[in-house]
This record gives sequence, structure tokens and C-alpha cells, in this order.
Amino acid sequence: MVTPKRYTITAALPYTNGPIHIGHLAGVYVPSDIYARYLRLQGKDVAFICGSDEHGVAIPMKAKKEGITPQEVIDKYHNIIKQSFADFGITFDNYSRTSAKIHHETASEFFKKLHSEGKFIEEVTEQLYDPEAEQFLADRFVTGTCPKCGHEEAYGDQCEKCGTSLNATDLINPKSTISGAVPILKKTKHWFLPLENYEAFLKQWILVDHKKDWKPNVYGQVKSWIDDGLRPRAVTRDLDWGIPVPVEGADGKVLYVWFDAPIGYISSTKEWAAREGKDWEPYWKSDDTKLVHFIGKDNIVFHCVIFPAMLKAEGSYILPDNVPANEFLNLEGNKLSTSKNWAVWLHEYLEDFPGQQDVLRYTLTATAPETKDNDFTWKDFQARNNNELVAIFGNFINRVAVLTHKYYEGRVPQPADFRDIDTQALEQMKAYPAVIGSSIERYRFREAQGELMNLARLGNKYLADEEPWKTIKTDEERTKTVMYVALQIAAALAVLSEPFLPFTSGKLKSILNLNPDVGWDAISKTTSLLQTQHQIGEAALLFSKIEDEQIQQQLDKLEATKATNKTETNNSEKPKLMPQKETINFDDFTKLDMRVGTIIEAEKMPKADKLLVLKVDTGLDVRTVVSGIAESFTPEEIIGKQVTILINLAPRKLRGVESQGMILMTENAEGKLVFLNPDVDGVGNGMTIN
Ligand code: B3M
Ligand code: ZN
Repeated sequence: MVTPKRYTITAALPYTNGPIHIGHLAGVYVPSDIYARYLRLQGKDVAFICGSDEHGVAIPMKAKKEGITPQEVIDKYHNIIKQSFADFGITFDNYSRTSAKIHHETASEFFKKLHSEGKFIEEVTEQLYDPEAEQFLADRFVTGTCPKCGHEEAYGDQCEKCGTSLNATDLINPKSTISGAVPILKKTKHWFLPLENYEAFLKQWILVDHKKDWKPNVYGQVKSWIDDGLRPRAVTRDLDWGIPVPVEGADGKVLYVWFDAPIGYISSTKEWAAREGKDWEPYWKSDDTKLVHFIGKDNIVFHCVIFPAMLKAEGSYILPDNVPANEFLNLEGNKLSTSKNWAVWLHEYLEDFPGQQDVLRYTLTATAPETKDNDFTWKDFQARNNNELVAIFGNFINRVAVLTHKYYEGRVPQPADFRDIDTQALEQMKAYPAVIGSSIERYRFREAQGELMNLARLGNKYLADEEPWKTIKTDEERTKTVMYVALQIAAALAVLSEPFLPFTSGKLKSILNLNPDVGWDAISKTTSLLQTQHQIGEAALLFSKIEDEQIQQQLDKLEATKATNKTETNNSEKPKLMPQKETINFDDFTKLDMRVGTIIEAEKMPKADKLLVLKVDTGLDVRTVVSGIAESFTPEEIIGKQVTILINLAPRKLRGVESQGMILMTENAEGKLVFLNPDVDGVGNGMTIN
């Protein structure tokens, strides 16, 4: 596109059904923040927009789980999320929420406009219904097998494994996540956006216009959906949590969360503009605005097919210039999971590592899942801090600051003649803004940060080669030149690190007492970012070593989670228990004559797979018992076994043999029968059980 006049940058609106974890950060919030900060440093007009996604089935589900109201759920997580983003240095220009009045209004207006222009199909169709919970099932209320990839836990609106967008009725073997019931079909009216009408537009816009500049993973996914053929998509739901459908005859229906949530970007922009005394419209409606959506890969279909179709249908909006979706980040080899608590939670990290936001930012960018899924490990986190941030970046800056104070009372020295190595170092430095910027503009944040570290390496090596701590004794003029050059590189690092390591950049700027107005472009234009005689600030450490114990604590935390999950799975795998039977009185109970007995003989009942004929010594007598345990025991293994036997049960003939009692049994976890064994030493046959 022509040079944009302004940028609207959106970051996926997090669901308020849990806090933010490192997967969200690596996939969406760190890269989008790097991008926004970079543009601002260049003096661009930027609206960096986000907010909480507070509708959809996920919220009432979470409320039920926590035993609180949906409103309490969204308030709780909205506040945690908003605060942790701010503490982590994510510089949204506005962080709104979809429960805000302005959003309800904006989304309702949007719907009404499409409705009045006949852009929807209104249709009564059969939808999945849970007869036990008496409720329609869509989205996360229903799971089943994905018709595309066979994943058995696909949701009613999307398969998270292959990314396919689904209608709930597409699921094979659907099951209600509320009651576990098999849904029935029931008629209900909904409004559908006929996506097939936008096929030609989408083909041209993505498959032709953006073939070259969109990431291959995004392009590929979208192409496969379009090639499969698009179908009408319901944009309303039978649910009591969400934005009421703002037309007549829609009682009890709300907008589908994926209809309202992306409009949340627009509402949040409006809220920001009103606060700043700006006009929001150019940020969404002007052709010279560059709109970029930062999302995770599971959101691609919504941002590249459904939302653009909505915007196109509305008619007055621009479309995203790019949707740089990331793949997923794993944690210590396992998929991150909010429900399984398999995560590093941002608010907990901020407590455990106070003042060390940049270490996490750095690690997440260095291992960003830009082209494939990637793994976060605590050992890698420690190594990146200790071997890269401390040993390279921190070491260089520390030497520069300490030596400048030591030799020149903190004043930038007057350089003497430059040697080749000095001019080369300065020329290389001047090239970095363009190199880093070019990577950022192509959404290659990992590569960009790698280049930043190369500049730190350059400075570190330059000092190590020129050894001012040695030349100070032999050649004062040479030392001044070297320190001057090193100070310039330090100043460039202070500016260029800002998008990636904003807290470090701030500290470094104060260590150097750098004029806050020095921007990105200044670096390529001058070799005197810090002028001779400039007084720098106090030296301070930028990074500190992370010790093994801190890492072990985090690993222990994860081990504890694993243990909890294991117990929970074991518990949830328990067979279904029978409900309690009718109450009996004490007399009823005493009627049962239960004794301890010993099996003294056992043999198979001829022609019966399940039956054994036993002789049991009851202490009173030896009697015959026919027992249906042949599939669980061989005769040999039970002879001599002490058991509990009910002896006053009316005798009953089984296959011609009279059974004169019943042996008490139960089933173990594998479904095998086991005796209710008295298991007490020294209890003789015939003892009563009561
Ligand atoms: N709330 C994020 C998610 O899928 C979803 C994004 C909405 S962006 C409009 O976790
Ligand atoms: Zn699938």
C-alpha cells in the first residue's frame, strides 16, 4: 500500500475466562507491542487497540465452575488481565471490554445495518439441543468429532486442531459439554451471514492481492477454506449471555460472540478517540490507514474470512492489510492449557520475578512461534538471561558506564583520530535501524531482536578487542576514542531496544542521561548521539543472573500441577456410581445374616462361562454356592480364600444346582470382580458381620 498515514493495530481480545499466560503473550501481545512501539518511535500515528472479550459460552461455563455469576467472572478476569498487561509494559492506547455500553451500541448498530440492508438470511433450522439441560448447544457447549480431521474434541464452531470453522450440526457424535447428553435436533430461528456471497471478493482480496505479503501459514489456511467452499454462518445464538439480537422476534437470542468480538476493536477505538478528542473514523474507514490484526492461529478463520465478510457487507470499512497470526507456544513440551493449569501465568510471573519483565519478553520473542509451534522451557529462559542478556548486553553497558565514570567523571570524552575499526563500528551501528526495522515491518520479530543482540555483540566485541582498560595506561587519546565509540553504540542500543526491552531501554536511557527525543531514525543519521562533554547518569546493572533455585521453584510448581492433574484424571475415570438405594430401617439390616467363610472347593459349572460352583465353610456348615465369577477367577486361585457370605438368602437353583448363599463382591477400577474380603487376621469362619 502507499505510505500509510496512520496505523490501527489490534491485538486479539482475550476471553475473560482466565488470566493471561505466556502462550497469549508470545503469540499476540508481545509481537503487537513491539510493532506499535516501533512505529511510535518513528513518529507514526498509531492506535494500538485491545480489550476483554466478555461474551460467548466460555463465560457462563466458567461462572458455573467457579460458583459465581458471569458478571463476577468478567469483572475478576478483566481486572487481572488489564493490570498484568500494564505491569508487563504492553502499551495499548486503549484497553476496553465488550460489556461496555459503547460496544453494545456499536455491535447492535452494525447488526441492524446489515439486517435492514437484507445482508442476512433469516431461517428456522434444526439445531442441536440438550434435552437434559433444556438448552440449545453451540460453540463450546458441544464437542464432537471434526468432520475434516477426525479430532474428537472439536467445538461446535471450530476445530482447534485443524482450525476448520464448523457449524455445530457438522460434528460427528456430538455430545453436550453441560450434561454429557447426546443432543437432539430442535427447530429455532437464526440469522445467517451467507459467506458464499463473499467468495469472489475473498478470493481476489487474499488469494490474489495478498498472496505475496501474508504469512504462508495464514494464506494456506484461508486458501483451503475458500477452496472447500463457503456456507452460510449463523451470527446469532440461543443464549442468555451476550448482546441481545437488536431486532424484533429475537427474544432470548444474542449475537454470536465471534460476531460481536471483532467489532470490539472498533468500539475500543471509539472509546479511545473520544477520550483523546480525536475522530475515530479515519482509523477504520480511511484508505491511507494500515489495519493489522495480531492473533493466534486458532483465530485465523474469524479474522480472515468472517470479519472481512462482515466489514465488506457493511461497506464503509477498510480491510486488514495483514493478519500476522502466530502458531502455538508449548510449555516444557506440553500444550498450554488454561483448564489444566499448564501455563506460566503472567500475573504470577510478575510476582515471582519482580522488575524482570524484559527477561520474559526477550525469551518469548527469541522463541516466538512465528513459523511453527515452539517450546518454552525454564532452562532456556535462564540461559537466555544469563548467557545473552547478562553476558552480552548487560556486560557491554556496564563496562561503558563504569569506565566513563572512572576515567572521565561521567563525561563523554573528546575522540581523537578514528581508526578503521572505529569508523566500521560506527557505520555498522548506523545500519541497524534499517535492518531491525525491515524485519519488524515484515513481522519477523525474532529476527529483529536477533539483530538488536548483534548490535550488543558488536559493542561487546569492540570493547573486548580495543581493551580501553589496558590502553588507559599507555594511550589516553586512543582510550578516549574507543570510549566515545562505545558510548555511541550504547546510546543506539538504548533506542533500538525500546520495542523489545522497554524497561531496559528506560534504565539505559537514564544511565546515559539520553535525551528522550532521540528517535529511531536519528541513529542512522549521526555518529554523535551523545556529544562530547555530555554528562551521563549513574551506572546501574541492567540485568542480573537468574539462579538455579529460582528455576527449580518454577519447575516444582509445574510438577505439582502435573500431580494434581493426574489425581483429577484418576478421579474422573472412576466408573459411574449407582445412586443410593431406598432407606431401610435397622430391622431390615439385621435381617441380613452375613458371615465370614472360607472357600474350600471350587470348580467350573459345566457349559456355563460365568459360573463357578463353590463349597464354602461358613463355620456352621459347608454349603454350596453358585457364583458368577468365572470370568474373574480360576477355581485354583480362590480355594482357601476367606470371603464374606450372606447365608440366609433364600436358596435358588442355577442350572440345576441349588445355591445356598451369596458371596459379597465388588468391581475394581479395571472392572474385575474382587471379594469383599474381611482381611483381618485371626477372624474365624462363622463370625457375623454387623
Ligand atoms: N477471544 C481469543 C481466543 O480465541 C478470542 C479473540 C477474539 S478477537 C476479536 O482466545
Ligand atoms: Zn479438525
